[in-house]
Amino acid sequence: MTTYKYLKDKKVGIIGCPFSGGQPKEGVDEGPIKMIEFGLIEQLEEMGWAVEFDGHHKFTSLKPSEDPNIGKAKRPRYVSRVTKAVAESVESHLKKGHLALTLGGDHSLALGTVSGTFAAYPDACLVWIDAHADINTPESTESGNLHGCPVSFLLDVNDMLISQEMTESFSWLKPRLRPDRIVYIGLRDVDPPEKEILKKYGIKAFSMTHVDKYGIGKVVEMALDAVNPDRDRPIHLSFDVDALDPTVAPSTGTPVRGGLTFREGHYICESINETGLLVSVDIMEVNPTLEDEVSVFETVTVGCSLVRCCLGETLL
Ligand SMILES: [Mn+2]
Repeated sequence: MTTYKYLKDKKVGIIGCPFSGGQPKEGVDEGPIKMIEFGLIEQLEEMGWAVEFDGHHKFTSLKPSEDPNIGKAKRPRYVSRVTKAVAESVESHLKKGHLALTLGGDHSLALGTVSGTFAAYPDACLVWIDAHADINTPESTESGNLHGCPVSFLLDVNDMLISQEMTESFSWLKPRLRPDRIVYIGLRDVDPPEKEILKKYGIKAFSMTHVDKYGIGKVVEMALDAVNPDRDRPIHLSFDVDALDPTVAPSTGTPVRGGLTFREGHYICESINETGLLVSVDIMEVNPTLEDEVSVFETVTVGCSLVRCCLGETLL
């Protein structure tokens, strides 16, 4: 049984985020709704967690009537308003001593979840599980989709190239993430400008090549050694289901072959739970509208089982 260093009691606040504005495909806003429909709350209660869930966020009221691109970036004001609300939800759960569980929705939501976590726990570290680095700047992004950009906004560095206009649109956001407090696992589709950013700031990243070479057990250990060497900092785990191989989680917006196996994905969650340091979890980019019924079922259920492993489910 895991003892949770930073939680007051075994209580989890679920933040349902039906939001798709950080990318072009409809349907990713259905992800959290389906995960709840599939019985996630009951599953966590059976595991002994008290669950606080006040229904999904209603973001459509936050949609601005006009939201022209800033540079290439699409829907910047909408993303900003939504992620501000998410940041406040996450922070309030954490300040009550609960674990915060955010269900997405597209990965631009991490602008909110990570901001909320670092507001409550400035000393936290971030473990980012993804096929992509999501560290494009609004200038370097080719697609203009902000779900590929959140990490560049969050980094606490003084020379990130983010325009004045964009900074003003996100005036609520304080970049608090030091480059030595984020680590990636699962990368395999990283844009050239993103590679430069990772190098420039010395950000630790374990690609699928590292997983092949060392095995997932060693990779998780090395990842935690990098951002949490004494195993005393709160951990935020941001898990994009596209880190998993498309055979495991097919119903997601930007699948990339050669990903984590079912067990590798779950192992990451199990071993982060074992640290007892987890305070905040995101499960992102579950899109139950892209594939056939079987693929959707597989993807939604894998989202739920990742959550359960994060919250302490074990095989024995
Ligand atoms: Mn992502």
